[in-house]
Amino acid sequence: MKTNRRSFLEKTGLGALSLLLSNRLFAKSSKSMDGLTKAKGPIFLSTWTHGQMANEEALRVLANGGSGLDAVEKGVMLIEADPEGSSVGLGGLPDRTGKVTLDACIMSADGNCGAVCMLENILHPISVARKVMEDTPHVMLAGDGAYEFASANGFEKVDLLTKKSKAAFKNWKKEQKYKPIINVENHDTIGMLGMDEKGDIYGSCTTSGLAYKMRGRIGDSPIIGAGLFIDNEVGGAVATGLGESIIKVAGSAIIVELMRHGYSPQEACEEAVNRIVNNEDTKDIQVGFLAISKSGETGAYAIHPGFNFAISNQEGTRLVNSDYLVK
Ligand code: SD4
Repeated sequence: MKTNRRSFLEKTGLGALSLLLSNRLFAKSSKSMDGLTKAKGPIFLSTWTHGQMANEEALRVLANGGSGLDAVEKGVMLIEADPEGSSVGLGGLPDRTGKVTLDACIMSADGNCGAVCMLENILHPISVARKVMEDTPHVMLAGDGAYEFASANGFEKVDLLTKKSKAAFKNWKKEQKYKPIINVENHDTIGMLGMDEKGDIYGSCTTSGLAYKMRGRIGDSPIIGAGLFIDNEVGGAVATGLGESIIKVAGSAIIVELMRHGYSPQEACEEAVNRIVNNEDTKDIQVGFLAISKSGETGAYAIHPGFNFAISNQEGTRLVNSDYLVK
Protein backbone atom coordinates (compact mmCIF):
# COMPACT_ATOMS: atom_id res chain seq x y z
CA MET A 1 0.00 0.00 0.00
CA LYS A 2 1.20 3.48 -0.84
CA THR A 3 2.01 5.49 2.27
CA ASN A 4 1.07 9.13 1.95
CA ARG A 5 3.29 11.80 3.42
CA ARG A 6 0.99 12.53 6.32
CA SER A 7 0.68 8.97 7.53
CA PHE A 8 4.43 8.55 7.04
CA LEU A 9 5.06 11.55 9.27
CA GLU A 10 2.55 10.32 11.83
CA LYS A 11 4.08 6.87 11.92
CA THR A 12 7.61 8.15 12.31
CA GLY A 13 6.70 10.83 14.81
CA LEU A 14 8.14 13.39 12.42
CA GLY A 15 4.72 15.06 12.20
CA ALA A 16 5.05 16.56 15.67
CA LEU A 17 8.65 17.57 14.98
CA SER A 18 7.84 19.28 11.70
CA LEU A 19 4.89 21.06 13.31
CA LEU A 20 7.17 22.31 16.06
CA LEU A 21 9.74 23.48 13.55
CA SER A 22 7.22 25.20 11.33
CA ASN A 23 5.65 26.92 14.34
CA ARG A 24 9.12 28.16 15.27
CA LEU A 25 9.84 29.26 11.73
CA PHE A 26 6.58 31.11 11.44
CA ALA A 27 6.44 32.54 14.93
CA LYS A 28 6.99 36.10 13.84
CA SER A 29 5.85 39.48 15.02
CA SER A 30 2.10 39.90 15.19
CA LYS A 31 2.12 43.67 15.01
CA SER A 32 -0.54 45.10 12.74
CA MET A 33 0.78 47.21 9.86
CA ASP A 34 -0.84 50.34 11.15
CA GLY A 35 -1.06 49.30 14.78
CA LEU A 36 -4.78 50.03 14.61
CA THR A 37 -6.49 46.72 14.98
CA LYS A 38 -5.94 43.66 16.97
CA ALA A 39 -9.42 43.41 18.33
CA LYS A 40 -12.51 41.48 17.32
CA GLY A 41 -15.04 43.03 15.00
CA PRO A 42 -16.76 44.84 13.74
CA ILE A 43 -13.87 45.73 11.47
CA PHE A 44 -14.12 46.59 7.78
CA LEU A 45 -11.23 46.95 5.39
CA SER A 46 -11.77 48.16 1.82
CA THR A 47 -9.64 49.11 -1.15
CA TRP A 48 -9.04 52.68 -2.27
CA THR A 49 -10.50 55.99 -1.10
CA HIS A 50 -14.10 55.02 -1.79
CA GLY A 51 -13.59 52.24 0.78
CA GLN A 52 -14.39 54.84 3.45
CA MET A 53 -17.96 55.25 2.23
CA ALA A 54 -18.35 51.54 1.72
CA ASN A 55 -17.06 50.69 5.21
CA GLU A 56 -19.31 53.19 6.88
CA GLU A 57 -22.31 51.79 5.06
CA ALA A 58 -21.26 48.29 6.15
CA LEU A 59 -21.04 49.42 9.80
CA ARG A 60 -24.50 50.98 9.49
CA VAL A 61 -25.91 47.74 8.10
CA LEU A 62 -24.53 45.80 11.09
CA ALA A 63 -25.75 48.44 13.55
CA ASN A 64 -29.23 48.13 12.05
CA GLY A 65 -29.29 44.40 12.65
CA GLY A 66 -28.00 43.19 9.27
CA SER A 67 -25.67 40.22 9.00
CA GLY A 68 -21.97 40.32 8.15
CA LEU A 69 -22.89 39.10 4.68
CA ASP A 70 -25.45 41.91 4.26
CA ALA A 71 -22.77 44.37 5.38
CA VAL A 72 -20.13 43.38 2.79
CA GLU A 73 -22.80 43.27 0.07
CA LYS A 74 -24.47 46.60 0.88
CA GLY A 75 -21.17 48.36 1.52
CA VAL A 76 -19.88 47.75 -2.00
CA MET A 77 -23.31 48.35 -3.59
CA LEU A 78 -22.89 52.00 -2.73
CA ILE A 79 -19.79 52.15 -4.92
CA GLU A 80 -21.37 50.14 -7.74
CA ALA A 81 -24.10 52.78 -7.95
CA ASP A 82 -21.70 55.73 -7.91
CA PRO A 83 -21.37 57.15 -11.45
CA GLU A 84 -18.05 58.83 -10.57
CA GLY A 85 -16.05 55.61 -10.10
CA SER A 86 -14.50 54.62 -13.42
CA SER A 87 -13.93 50.95 -12.74
CA VAL A 88 -16.95 49.77 -10.79
CA GLY A 89 -20.56 49.41 -11.94
CA LEU A 90 -22.27 52.56 -13.20
CA GLY A 91 -19.78 54.78 -15.04
CA GLY A 92 -17.20 51.99 -15.26
CA LEU A 93 -15.03 52.27 -18.36
CA PRO A 94 -15.98 49.82 -21.12
CA ASP A 95 -14.03 47.13 -22.94
CA ARG A 96 -12.52 47.97 -26.32
CA THR A 97 -15.85 47.31 -28.07
CA GLY A 98 -17.56 49.91 -25.90
CA LYS A 99 -19.39 47.49 -23.60
CA VAL A 100 -19.25 47.66 -19.80
CA THR A 101 -18.74 44.16 -18.42
CA LEU A 102 -18.83 43.42 -14.71
CA ASP A 103 -17.03 40.92 -12.50
CA ALA A 104 -17.97 40.33 -8.85
CA CYS A 105 -17.82 37.76 -6.09
CA ILE A 106 -18.86 37.33 -2.50
CA MET A 107 -17.75 34.84 0.14
CA SER A 108 -19.40 33.97 3.40
CA ALA A 109 -18.05 32.86 6.76
CA ASP A 110 -19.61 29.44 6.20
CA GLY A 111 -17.29 28.87 3.23
CA ASN A 112 -19.99 29.34 0.61
CA CYS A 113 -19.34 31.71 -2.29
CA GLY A 114 -20.87 33.08 -5.47
CA ALA A 115 -19.64 35.01 -8.48
CA VAL A 116 -20.60 36.55 -11.80
CA CYS A 117 -18.33 37.54 -14.64
CA MET A 118 -18.75 39.40 -17.90
CA LEU A 119 -22.18 40.48 -16.74
CA GLU A 120 -23.67 43.40 -18.67
CA ASN A 121 -26.38 45.98 -17.93
CA ILE A 122 -26.92 45.19 -14.26
CA LEU A 123 -26.34 47.82 -11.59
CA HIS A 124 -25.48 45.47 -8.73
CA PRO A 125 -23.39 42.49 -9.83
CA ILE A 126 -22.51 41.80 -6.17
CA SER A 127 -26.16 41.06 -5.42
CA VAL A 128 -26.38 38.74 -8.42
CA ALA A 129 -23.24 36.98 -7.12
CA ARG A 130 -24.95 36.56 -3.74
CA LYS A 131 -28.04 35.11 -5.46
CA VAL A 132 -25.84 32.66 -7.37
CA MET A 133 -24.38 31.60 -4.01
CA GLU A 134 -27.69 31.29 -2.21
CA ASP A 135 -30.11 30.10 -4.89
CA THR A 136 -28.17 27.95 -7.34
CA PRO A 137 -26.06 24.80 -7.11
CA HIS A 138 -23.19 26.73 -8.78
CA VAL A 139 -20.48 29.19 -7.80
CA MET A 140 -20.09 31.28 -10.94
CA LEU A 141 -22.31 32.39 -13.82
CA ALA A 142 -20.90 34.19 -16.86
CA GLY A 143 -22.06 36.53 -19.62
CA ASP A 144 -25.52 35.99 -21.10
CA GLY A 145 -26.31 33.20 -18.65
CA ALA A 146 -25.54 35.50 -15.72
CA TYR A 147 -27.68 38.23 -17.27
CA GLU A 148 -30.62 35.87 -17.85
CA PHE A 149 -30.36 34.65 -14.27
CA ALA A 150 -30.30 38.24 -13.00
CA SER A 151 -33.30 39.22 -15.16
CA ALA A 152 -35.27 36.20 -14.03
CA ASN A 153 -34.61 37.29 -10.45
CA GLY A 154 -35.94 40.78 -10.95
CA PHE A 155 -32.76 42.76 -11.61
CA GLU A 156 -33.53 45.57 -14.03
CA LYS A 157 -31.68 46.29 -17.25
CA VAL A 158 -29.56 49.42 -16.82
CA ASP A 159 -27.31 51.26 -19.26
CA LEU A 160 -24.07 51.55 -17.31
CA LEU A 161 -22.39 53.96 -19.71
CA THR A 162 -22.47 57.55 -18.53
CA LYS A 163 -21.80 60.73 -20.48
CA LYS A 164 -18.34 60.78 -18.96
CA SER A 165 -17.45 57.15 -19.74
CA LYS A 166 -18.82 57.49 -23.30
CA ALA A 167 -16.60 60.53 -23.84
CA ALA A 168 -13.57 58.71 -22.40
CA PHE A 169 -14.19 55.78 -24.73
CA LYS A 170 -14.55 58.08 -27.75
CA ASN A 171 -11.27 59.66 -26.84
CA TRP A 172 -9.56 56.28 -26.38
CA LYS A 173 -10.78 55.15 -29.81
CA LYS A 174 -8.53 57.75 -31.45
CA GLU A 175 -5.33 55.89 -30.55
CA GLN A 176 -6.66 52.61 -29.16
CA LYS A 177 -3.61 51.94 -27.01
CA TYR A 178 -4.06 49.35 -24.26
CA LYS A 179 -1.89 50.50 -21.44
CA PRO A 180 -3.32 49.94 -17.97
CA ILE A 181 -2.27 52.79 -15.70
CA ILE A 182 -0.91 51.47 -12.44
CA ASN A 183 -2.86 53.32 -9.76
CA VAL A 184 -6.15 54.80 -8.80
CA GLU A 185 -6.48 56.64 -12.12
CA ASN A 186 -7.38 53.31 -13.60
CA HIS A 187 -7.90 50.95 -10.68
CA ASP A 188 -10.76 51.47 -8.36
CA THR A 189 -12.17 48.05 -7.87
CA ILE A 190 -13.77 47.79 -4.48
CA GLY A 191 -12.73 44.81 -2.42
CA MET A 192 -14.03 44.56 1.13
CA LEU A 193 -13.19 42.33 4.07
CA GLY A 194 -15.49 42.44 7.07
CA MET A 195 -15.48 40.90 10.51
CA ASP A 196 -18.68 41.05 12.55
CA GLU A 197 -19.04 41.29 16.34
CA LYS A 198 -18.83 37.52 16.65
CA GLY A 199 -15.52 37.45 14.79
CA ASP A 200 -16.98 35.86 11.66
CA ILE A 201 -15.33 36.96 8.42
CA TYR A 202 -16.98 37.85 5.09
CA GLY A 203 -15.74 39.38 1.84
CA SER A 204 -16.89 40.97 -1.39
CA CYS A 205 -15.25 42.27 -4.53
CA THR A 206 -16.76 44.09 -7.53
CA THR A 207 -15.36 45.78 -10.64
CA SER A 208 -15.86 46.63 -14.27
CA GLY A 209 -12.29 45.42 -14.73
CA LEU A 210 -9.58 47.08 -16.71
CA ALA A 211 -10.57 49.85 -19.06
CA TYR A 212 -10.42 48.90 -22.76
CA LYS A 213 -9.70 45.23 -22.06
CA MET A 214 -10.33 42.70 -24.83
CA ARG A 215 -13.93 41.60 -25.15
CA GLY A 216 -14.35 38.49 -23.00
CA ARG A 217 -11.45 39.26 -20.66
CA ILE A 218 -12.08 38.23 -17.05
CA GLY A 219 -9.90 39.56 -14.26
CA ASP A 220 -9.14 38.26 -10.79
CA SER A 221 -12.05 39.99 -9.07
CA PRO A 222 -14.75 37.31 -9.61
CA ILE A 223 -12.34 34.42 -9.08
CA ILE A 224 -12.47 32.90 -5.63
CA GLY A 225 -8.88 32.46 -4.48
CA ALA A 226 -7.54 35.20 -6.76
CA GLY A 227 -9.51 38.41 -6.09
CA LEU A 228 -10.99 37.22 -2.79
CA PHE A 229 -10.66 34.38 -0.35
CA ILE A 230 -12.10 33.78 3.11
CA ASP A 231 -11.48 30.95 5.50
CA ASN A 232 -13.38 31.76 8.66
CA GLU A 233 -10.99 29.73 10.79
CA VAL A 234 -7.97 31.67 9.54
CA GLY A 235 -8.80 35.01 7.92
CA GLY A 236 -9.50 36.68 4.60
CA ALA A 237 -7.74 38.49 1.78
CA VAL A 238 -8.78 40.66 -1.15
CA ALA A 239 -6.88 42.07 -4.12
CA THR A 240 -6.87 44.99 -6.50
CA GLY A 241 -4.66 45.87 -9.44
CA LEU A 242 -3.67 44.00 -12.57
CA GLY A 243 -5.84 40.89 -12.42
CA GLU A 244 -3.63 38.79 -14.66
CA SER A 245 -0.75 39.07 -12.18
CA ILE A 246 -3.01 38.27 -9.22
CA ILE A 247 -4.50 35.17 -10.89
CA LYS A 248 -1.03 33.81 -11.73
CA VAL A 249 -0.14 33.48 -8.03
CA ALA A 250 -3.66 32.72 -6.70
CA GLY A 251 -3.05 35.86 -4.62
CA SER A 252 -5.84 35.86 -2.03
CA ALA A 253 -5.79 32.10 -1.45
CA ILE A 254 -2.03 32.21 -0.93
CA ILE A 255 -2.34 34.95 1.69
CA VAL A 256 -4.92 33.01 3.69
CA GLU A 257 -2.86 29.85 3.41
CA LEU A 258 0.25 31.67 4.66
CA MET A 259 -1.74 33.00 7.60
CA ARG A 260 -2.85 29.45 8.36
CA HIS A 261 0.85 28.59 8.65
CA GLY A 262 1.58 31.39 11.09
CA TYR A 263 2.29 34.46 8.95
CA SER A 264 0.74 37.68 10.18
CA PRO A 265 -1.64 39.35 7.67
CA GLN A 266 1.08 41.89 6.90
CA GLU A 267 3.74 39.27 6.28
CA ALA A 268 1.36 37.24 4.15
CA CYS A 269 0.49 40.25 1.95
CA GLU A 270 4.21 40.98 1.54
CA GLU A 271 4.95 37.40 0.53
CA ALA A 272 2.15 37.43 -2.08
CA VAL A 273 3.60 40.63 -3.56
CA ASN A 274 7.05 39.03 -3.58
CA ARG A 275 5.72 36.10 -5.54
CA ILE A 276 4.30 38.40 -8.21
CA VAL A 277 7.51 40.37 -8.41
CA ASN A 278 9.55 37.17 -8.72
CA ASN A 279 7.22 35.98 -11.46
CA GLU A 280 7.36 38.83 -13.96
CA ASP A 281 8.56 42.34 -14.72
CA THR A 282 6.39 44.55 -12.52
CA LYS A 283 7.81 47.93 -13.50
CA ASP A 284 4.42 49.01 -14.87
CA ILE A 285 2.22 46.71 -12.83
CA GLN A 286 0.41 47.63 -9.65
CA VAL A 287 -1.18 45.11 -7.32
CA GLY A 288 -2.43 45.74 -3.79
CA PHE A 289 -3.57 43.22 -1.19
CA LEU A 290 -5.53 43.56 2.04
CA ALA A 291 -5.82 40.87 4.68
CA ILE A 292 -7.43 40.26 8.04
CA SER A 293 -6.73 37.46 10.48
CA LYS A 294 -9.13 35.68 12.80
CA SER A 295 -7.85 37.79 15.69
CA GLY A 296 -8.77 40.98 13.82
CA GLU A 297 -5.20 41.90 12.92
CA THR A 298 -4.87 43.55 9.50
CA GLY A 299 -2.27 43.84 6.76
CA ALA A 300 -1.84 45.65 3.46
CA TYR A 301 0.90 45.72 0.85
CA ALA A 302 1.37 46.79 -2.76
CA ILE A 303 4.07 46.63 -5.39
CA HIS A 304 4.30 50.41 -5.93
CA PRO A 305 3.31 53.49 -3.94
CA GLY A 306 -0.20 54.79 -4.51
CA PHE A 307 -2.39 52.05 -3.09
CA ASN A 308 -4.59 53.16 -0.23
CA PHE A 309 -7.39 51.59 1.74
CA ALA A 310 -9.99 52.37 4.36
CA ILE A 311 -10.15 50.72 7.73
CA SER A 312 -13.13 51.10 10.03
CA ASN A 313 -14.06 49.92 13.47
CA GLN A 314 -16.18 51.31 16.25
CA GLU A 315 -13.61 54.04 16.83
CA GLY A 316 -14.11 55.38 13.32
CA THR A 317 -12.80 55.24 9.78
CA ARG A 318 -9.30 56.00 8.56
CA LEU A 319 -7.79 56.16 5.11
CA VAL A 320 -4.33 54.56 5.17
CA ASN A 321 -1.58 54.62 2.59
CA SER A 322 -0.41 51.08 2.11
CA ASP A 323 3.23 50.13 2.49
CA TYR A 324 4.83 48.91 -0.74
CA LEU A 325 7.80 47.04 -2.13
CA VAL A 326 9.38 49.35 -4.70
CA LYS A 327 10.78 52.19 -2.62
C1 SD4 B 1 -9.08 43.48 -12.79
N1 SD4 B 1 -8.32 43.60 -10.50
O1 SD4 B 1 -10.07 43.37 -13.48
C2 SD4 B 1 -9.20 44.20 -11.46
C3 SD4 B 1 -8.93 45.64 -11.69
C4 SD4 B 1 -8.79 46.45 -10.47
O2 SD4 B 1 -9.00 48.45 -9.46
O3 SD4 B 1 -8.43 46.03 -9.40
N2 SD4 B 1 -9.08 47.69 -10.56
O4 SD4 B 1 -7.97 43.08 -13.12
